[in-house]
This record gives sequence, C-alpha cells and structure tokens, in this order.
Amino acid sequence: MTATDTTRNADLLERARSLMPGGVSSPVRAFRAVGGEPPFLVEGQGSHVRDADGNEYVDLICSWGPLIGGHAHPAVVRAIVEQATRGTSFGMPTPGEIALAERVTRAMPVVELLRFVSSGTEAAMSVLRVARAATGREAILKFAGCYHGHADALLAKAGSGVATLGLPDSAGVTKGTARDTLTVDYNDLDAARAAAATPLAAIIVEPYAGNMGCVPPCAGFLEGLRQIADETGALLVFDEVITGFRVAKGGAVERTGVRPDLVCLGKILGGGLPVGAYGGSRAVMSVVAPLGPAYQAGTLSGNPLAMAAGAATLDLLDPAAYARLEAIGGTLEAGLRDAARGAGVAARVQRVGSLLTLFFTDRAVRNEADACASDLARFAAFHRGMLRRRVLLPPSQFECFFLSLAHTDADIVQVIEAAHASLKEIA
Ligand code: KE4
Repeated sequence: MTATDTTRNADLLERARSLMPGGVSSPVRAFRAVGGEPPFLVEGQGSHVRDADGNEYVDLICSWGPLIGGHAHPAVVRAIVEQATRGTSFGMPTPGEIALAERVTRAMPVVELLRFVSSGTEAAMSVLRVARAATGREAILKFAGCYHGHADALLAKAGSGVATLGLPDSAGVTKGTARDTLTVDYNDLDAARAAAATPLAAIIVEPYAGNMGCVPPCAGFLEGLRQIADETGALLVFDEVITGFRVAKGGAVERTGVRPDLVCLGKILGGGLPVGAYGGSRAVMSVVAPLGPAYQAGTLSGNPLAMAAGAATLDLLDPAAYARLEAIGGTLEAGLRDAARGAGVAARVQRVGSLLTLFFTDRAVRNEADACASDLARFAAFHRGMLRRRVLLPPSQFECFFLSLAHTDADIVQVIEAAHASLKEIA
C-alpha cells in the first residue's frame, strides 16, 4: 500500500473529467451511488487489481462479469496475442466466429442460429427487432429492475396502469418509442399475464435478475412466462448477458430447464473483449438479414480478437470450474451473513452460483421496489469501508458481486474479514 499521496488517481480523475462526461465511459463507474472518487485501475492479475496510486484490491467487479477466469488469464491473453499477430479485424467471415459459435450452440442447444454483435445492448436491441419481425407485433413486455442495455425501447418504465403505454425512462427517449414497452414487476406473474392481453412481440426477462442486485426468479415465475408466451404467441427472450455461462455452462436455460425462444448473450462470451450475441431457433432467426427482412449489421461484429478471447474463456468452464465457483460463492455468502449477524446489522445475501448481492434489508428482495427499499446509504458506507480495506465491490446496491476462478480461499477470507470490520463500523 502506498503512502497517502493520491495525486495519481486524483490527477487522472481531473483530466478524465475534462474530457469525458463524469470522467467515465459508463455512468456506474463514477461512484455517484456510493460517494467518493473512483480509483483508476492500471493492472489486473487474477483476482486482484491495482490502481494508479499503487493500491491493490481483491476485485469483485471482474469487469461486471466477463472475467470469470480472472484478470489477464494466461490462456486468454495467449489467444488474443496469437490472433493479433495474424490481424485484428477483417470485416469478412473468419474461422474464429465458427469456433465460438460452435461452443455456444453446444452449451445452449436452444440457440440453433446466432449472430455476433459488439455489446449486450446491441444483442438486446437486435433481438427485439427480430421478435417484432417474426411476430408482426410491436409491443414488448419487460420487468422493472431488469436492465437490457441502453437501447431506446428498453429505457422505458411502467405507465400508470399495467397494460398502459410505457413512458420514457431516460432523457432523449421519445414517447413514441417508449409507448410500445410495457413494464410490470419482476416475479409478478399475474401482472405479466394481464399485460399479455396486449398482443406482444416479446417478453424479455433476466432469468436471474442481476441489475437490481441478485434477485432470483420465484418458483414458477419463468415457467409461467413460458406458458404465457405459448398461450399468446409472444416470443420469450432470456437476457443471459450476465447469466450466460455464469450460472451454468448452458446459462439459466440449463439451470432452470425453461426454454426461451431467443437468448441474448455478452460479457463472459467475449472474455473481457467487446462481444454480444443473440440467437434462437432456425425458424425465428431466419428473419435476420441476409436470410430475411430484419436488418442488423456491425463493422466489428465477430471481431477475431474477441472471438479468440471468448473461446479461450469458455474452454476454462468445465464442471470442475462450476463446482469451484459454487463453493466459493457459498463460502462468501455464509461469511457475509455471519458478519452481518455478528455486527447486528439487518442484511440479506441473495445468490446464484458465483453471483451474489448483500442487501441492507431484513426481508427477501423479490423485485425492484424491495431492492429500492433496502438501506442504500448503509450500502454506500459499507462500500467505502470495504474499499478502504482493499476490497473493490461494484459501486451500487443494484449490482452483483462477481467471483472468478482466480479468487482463492485466502481472497474469500480477506473479503469476509473486511466485511466483519466494515459492518461493525456501520452498525
Ligand atoms: P452492455 O451493452 O453493457 O455490454 O450490456 C448491456 C446489458 C444487457 N443485459 C444485461 C442483463 C446486463 O446486465 C447488461 C449490462 N450490465 C451492466 C452491469 N449490470 C454493465 C455495466 C455498465 O453499464 O457499466
């Protein structure tokens, strides 16, 4: 740990703020939800990152999920370097796309045809266009607290009534765009059924929600959505940008057995490089150009470096890997729960595999309203305490802690010990 001299981070932040809104390339990184200034990270190795002041942290952000093998995994770096020496982008078909696509379809048989894009946002945006083209319908149903990237149609919130028109949830989104997006509460099957009285092109859902903190589906919720989709002709879309290859090799489809019509992927798929993908049955995906009338394109789609990083990352994920991720996830969950109990702080841990969230509340968090009702100020204080103890948590109550194969037992002990001290401090 370096001395108190923080000119490096502080200097970089000042320069960044003079060049980019908030000094960041994505809003959550600005630490607005937790206070304080974000450290500028200069290196990551395994489960650790180092900032510009030389402080080293156990990293539980892991680039928001992609780095399931940890930072700078040798096999992933080697795959990127080997490809880079042969060229970084061609704008033509390449064998690397086939290599990654074969891994996806093997892991997720519901995906018979897929298209690579460069982000989860692109995947979700495109999959809705495909659903609208395939059904000839316009309305979509999403769930409050689920995030599917920043495409206009998905930055909409619930109107006054369940089946009323959606309203913009961001400046710059038009009423006309938002009107076709209906929004109901996550885990509320009755509300979803009522909304489906409107002919829907798609029902899009995070099968295990990760953007209001970790909120698993209640028993029967996903099965119910499948039934509503079957009864009404809507297409069921699983947004597996977080859960794909995270909660199981075959994502939530494998873990729950519920089969969506379309899937969005990202994050782990690119192993830390920009990748997204969407896919589904041949019948539905045949509407995608050049096969069909739904246009979607991208200069760097299927980028060779990202394909190589993704394939190398997926090759790390065998049954032993998931057993390890489940083990350290369980140990951390138990440790955080004990730490909160020991400090006398009302807190609840919700987890699926290596994805977990500590909520400052004493009741189950089943939807966005529950998550918002937790003690956000206490989370911010907890985050600051953990940062001082060199544990880097996602800077928002509405995000998940991500674990990787690089997190050692000693790392988990360090996180739990830091949590004991930080929770005592805020009790
Ligand atoms: P990107 O466009 O950020 O690659 O993916 C959008 C997206 C789509 N679907 C789900 C379920 C997602 O979680 C995301 C993006 N996740 C956030 C973190 N929860 C990315 C972090 C950020 O926005 O900076």
